[in-house]
Amino acid sequence: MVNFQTLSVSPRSLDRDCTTLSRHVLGQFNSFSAEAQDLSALMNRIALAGKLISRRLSGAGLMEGVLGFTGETNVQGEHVKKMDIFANEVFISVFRQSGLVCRLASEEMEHPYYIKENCPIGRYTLLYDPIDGSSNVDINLNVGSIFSIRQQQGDDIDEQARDLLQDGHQQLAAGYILYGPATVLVYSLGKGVHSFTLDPSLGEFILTQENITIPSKGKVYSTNEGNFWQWNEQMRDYVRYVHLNNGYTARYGGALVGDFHRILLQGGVFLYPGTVQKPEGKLRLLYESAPLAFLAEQAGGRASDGDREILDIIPQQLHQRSPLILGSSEEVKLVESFLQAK
Ligand code: AHM
Ligand code: MG
Repeated sequence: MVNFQTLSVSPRSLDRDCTTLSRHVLGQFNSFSAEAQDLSALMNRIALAGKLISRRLSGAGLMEGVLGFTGETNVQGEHVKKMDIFANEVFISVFRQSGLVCRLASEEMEHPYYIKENCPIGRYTLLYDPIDGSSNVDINLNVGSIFSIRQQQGDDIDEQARDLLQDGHQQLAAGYILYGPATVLVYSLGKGVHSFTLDPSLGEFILTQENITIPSKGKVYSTNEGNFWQWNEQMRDYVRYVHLNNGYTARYGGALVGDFHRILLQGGVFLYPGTVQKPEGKLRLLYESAPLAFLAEQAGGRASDGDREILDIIPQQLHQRSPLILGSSEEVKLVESFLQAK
């Protein structure tokens, strides 16, 4: 017989001590310095964007004009979904009149978007992928938003944003919002990785896991094996190895944020290597790979392109791609040992 008492929701510490995102950010600095207040305000705006996107996604099937393609292609030559455009504009609108961010750079825009009125005071740039994994949108599967915050350096008067072409260690903060059964925000300011869950009744992200660490090993490998014959022999050898060794299991959702979230919590490795046709892989360095690499390293994991640490790579252009091997430190090392074999 079912014991309903044991099924009832336990009060947990959540009811006694609701740590909101902005309180947590301030707590990370242990001060009310200008930087602490800026980052708290920045994270609050990102959280607001996440709430607006989450609300739109949860009602998507019930509204006209939310799902499907726009008929346009973006700077990457990919077909654009209506949700991509909506989410891109949500990020712009929450940062307008914020005084916080001078530039926004995203997967959906060829050039950064300047909020001129913010520029004299807002010395930050937000880099983001508004909807990552957008092929999942129309079938009601998980998607995410990825973000990275950098300090603007120099005057950038010719709007070239050359100062963004720096390594991933320059990120002040990075994270993602996962739109799954619950909406979860994971972030790091370079002081550990922390996870918050959106409480829809409060409209607040509430701290649910602090100082997350990636297990150093994990049984999950997450990659699109449809590309098997597009990979080089070393990558194929790695996949043959996991096929032959008991204990590995494949999990691939076609949406990086969800695939990485599993690995962050349970260990394993995510791989999007280069292919014969696209040796640079698919994922974009500045607003996909580098933010997740920042989180992985903060959680004790690793991120590599096979030869170099992702965070060490200095991009040549804003929308540069890079192969990505991401997750548990031992598993990333194992993949590298295959990729670097002669
Ligand atoms: P997107 O930002 O245009 O959605 O592309 C990125 C997505 C990632 O979320 C995911 O890991 C990958 O593309 C899946 O690509 P594929 O369909 O080639 O496996
Ligand atoms: Mg993406």
